[in-house]
Amino acid sequence: MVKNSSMWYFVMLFCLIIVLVKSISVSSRYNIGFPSDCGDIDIKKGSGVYMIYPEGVEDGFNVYCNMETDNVGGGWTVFQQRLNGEVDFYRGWNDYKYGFGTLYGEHWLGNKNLNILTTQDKYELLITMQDFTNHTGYAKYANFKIANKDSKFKMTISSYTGNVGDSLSGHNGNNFTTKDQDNDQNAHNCASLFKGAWWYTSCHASNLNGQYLGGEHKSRADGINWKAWKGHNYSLKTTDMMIRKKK
Ligand SMILES: [Ca+2]
Repeated sequence: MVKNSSMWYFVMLFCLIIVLVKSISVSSRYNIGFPSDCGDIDIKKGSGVYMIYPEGVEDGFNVYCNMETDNVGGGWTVFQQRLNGEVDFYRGWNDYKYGFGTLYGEHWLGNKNLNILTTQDKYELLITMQDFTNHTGYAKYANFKIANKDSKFKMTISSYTGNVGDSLSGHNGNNFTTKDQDNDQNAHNCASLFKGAWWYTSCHASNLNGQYLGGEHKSRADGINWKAWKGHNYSLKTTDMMIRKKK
């Protein structure tokens, strides 16, 4: 009997220690040492892929951090990159939900992670872009938030500044639509019509997940388009979409 109760004592003690260690490691991740996004990582480490632990994500996930101090100030968590057309962006709901591509190259981080990130704090959005004569431009939005899957990853966006014109504020309050899930306001599916996936209205002033068509194209509005800068018949060379906590 004595032997049994002391064994129980050790088992209980062991379980208690496990629970304590686990809760301490989880809570400390959110507070000390573990970055909640790229803004918590030392800019001097440079651009690259880093593990982040947003609030409520115990295991964390990898993201590409843009730490270019001279250009955009650093500390940006990248969630979309177009570079060369290597990755197919004409994909369905689950691919956009969970992300695809390679973090060092073309990719979409995933709407699920975008929701997690933009829910833990207030975020701003920066989009940089380049055409095939290597002119560059940017669009910045002081407020950017993506809702959860039950709200169809609805985008809330406002307060544009930049030098390429505003082709995204008009999409404020719209759901995400893919070729296999129509959440837009058009009688047809805008993602199917314009070969992308976006927060389409009925349908778009921007289509940065459109096809990589390499500059001027005859087809209508189905490339990587930013209408206010290049119109509906010019597909951009590169784009980067990234977020940072508001200061
Ligand atoms: Ca529709």
